[in-house]
Amino acid sequence: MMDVVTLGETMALFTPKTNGYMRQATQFYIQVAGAESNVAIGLSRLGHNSGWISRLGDDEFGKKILNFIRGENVNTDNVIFDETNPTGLYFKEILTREEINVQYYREGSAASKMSPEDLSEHYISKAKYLHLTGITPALSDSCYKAVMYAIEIAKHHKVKIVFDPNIRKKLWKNDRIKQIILEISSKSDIVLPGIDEGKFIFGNNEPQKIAESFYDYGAPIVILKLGSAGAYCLSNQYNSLVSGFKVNNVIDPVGAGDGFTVGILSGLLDGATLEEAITRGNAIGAMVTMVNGDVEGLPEKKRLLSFISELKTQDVNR
Ligand code: KDG
Repeated sequence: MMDVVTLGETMALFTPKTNGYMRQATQFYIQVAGAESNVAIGLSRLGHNSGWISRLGDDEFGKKILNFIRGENVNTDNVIFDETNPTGLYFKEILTREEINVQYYREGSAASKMSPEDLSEHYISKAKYLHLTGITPALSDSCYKAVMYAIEIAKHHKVKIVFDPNIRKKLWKNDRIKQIILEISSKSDIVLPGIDEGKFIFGNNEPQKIAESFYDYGAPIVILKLGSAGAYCLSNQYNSLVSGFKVNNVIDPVGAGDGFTVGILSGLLDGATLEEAITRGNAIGAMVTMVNGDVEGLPEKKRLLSFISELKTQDVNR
């Protein structure tokens, strides 16, 4: 039995060693990043069993990514090597700490060719949770179909669906973005939108109203991410704001949302209350922002628990 299975693209991530325009860069760090595998890695570091479904190019970056994710003890049995299409690339231009530009080279990538035929019903049916993001259906029509098929399998086998809209406007080639995000939300058990995504979809600025709108679309648990302010939860069992952890020295905010998802899922898998799970989510989101890279800041259990107990009521000053 797997705790969480997720489905999506992972890329080789290049970050210049110096800040400023990337045209000036002469040296880059190479890391591995993709929202869904970030979540699988975060869960594995906390001691849960996670599996990642994808396609990788049969190239050096594809092999690097597989080695890295396997090395994090994530199950990769449903990862396919594609001999025709390459692994996607992703560059993070850091103009200043507050101004980060993301540049993708992933059109026609191996992962963008994912389709329902790539999915194993048996693999997904063994999980307690299926984690999905709005990035995958934005990659291509066949990826959208793969996501919808994964949902069908999950529903059939009573696997709970957790959905993070993760809207990346650069990726959406069609104007069905809002429609598709709401379609998947309506089929999910837990939806984890960011406040800006809520504003974009419903044209409303108020956390409570945004959460209600997602809830009305059929998601029984909505947890709206509010950055360092925490998260607002709307569900039958719990309905409140859970305060976040303020980080005064943010190094790299990318990946914080995935860290948040890791905390929620890990808390629920450990039998925590929704409030406790959200506190974990807030804590991991904060921890991710203190480290360069999308997965490098994801903590192991002992560190997470001491971070929460030491800093629950105070700001993080570093
Ligand atoms: O959530 C962090 C992601 O944005 C990053 O790891 C890369 O998957 C990625 C994407 O599509 O932006």
